[in-house]
Amino acid sequence: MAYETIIVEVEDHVATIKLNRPDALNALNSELLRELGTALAEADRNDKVRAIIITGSPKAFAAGADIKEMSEKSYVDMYMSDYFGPEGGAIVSTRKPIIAAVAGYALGGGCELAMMCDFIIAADTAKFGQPEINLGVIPGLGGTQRLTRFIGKSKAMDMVLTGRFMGAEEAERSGLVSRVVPAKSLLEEARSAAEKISEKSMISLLAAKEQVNNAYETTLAQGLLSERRAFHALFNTEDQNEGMSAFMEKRSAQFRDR
Ligand code: CO8
Repeated sequence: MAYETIIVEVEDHVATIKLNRPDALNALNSELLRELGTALAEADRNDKVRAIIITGSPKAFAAGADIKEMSEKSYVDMYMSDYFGPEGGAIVSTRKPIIAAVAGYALGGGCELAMMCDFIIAADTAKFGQPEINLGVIPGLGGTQRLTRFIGKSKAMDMVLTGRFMGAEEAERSGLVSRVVPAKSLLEEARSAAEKISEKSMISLLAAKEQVNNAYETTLAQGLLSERRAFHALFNTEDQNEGMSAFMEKRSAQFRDR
């Protein structure tokens, strides 16, 4: 499918979605988010794809929601269109693993998009921020909610109230990103993680993602029960048998998603 604002490449088992509005530092407009949702749904349906990477350019993952698109809108426009509500929902309903590979600016909606992915690999050039306060608004795609869960109240308040940016090192220290790598090897590192993921059983990948996400939605007791039941259920798969047999036979497992 041809897209205007993103570039999608599928190589081996990995779909890489590159945000592509270079003149606007990949600012997220309605078209880009719609295309991103379509590309993610397509990747979810494509049996060949086993992991997804979302990335931007060396200068910007995404510098936020498109301020030029939003600036003239009224409350009624925003409310009646549920601005970015369905688009955000489409991203988080993706079932396959998604890695955000972030270099340069990940601001406002850009930081929020990265947090909607399953984990973030950051280049040492990455700068995260929720600067909406400087525009007379607040984060609207999860910045007050997900960021607080990632880095805790004090740092989230600091970011959201001052609008300051956080470098890659601080982002890793604070738990926002899983690892920091040199900018020149960002895509290589993300691809290598995606390929490692691709070798696993898709059944256990989907179950693992569901259970980790469940940790944000439920009590500890319910989450532990849900995790244990999912663990039990995987004993009804051929891949569990293959994985454990391969361990005992000292060979690598050949999963078949059954
Ligand atoms: N929207 C639209 N255009 C943008 C954006 C943006 N967020 N960011 C940059 N651009 C454009 C600039 O206007 C400029 O275009 P032009 O050349 O036509 O003037 C081009 O990209 C290059 O930008 P700069 O010249 O500003 O580049 P610099 O290197 O000087 O500065 C910065 C880079 C620091 C990233 C700067 O561009 C900046 O501060 N950008 C805005 C950052 C920001 O405020 N982001 C938050 C936006 S609001 C938001 O994300 C809300 C999310 C929730 C929405 C969902 C609601 C439910």
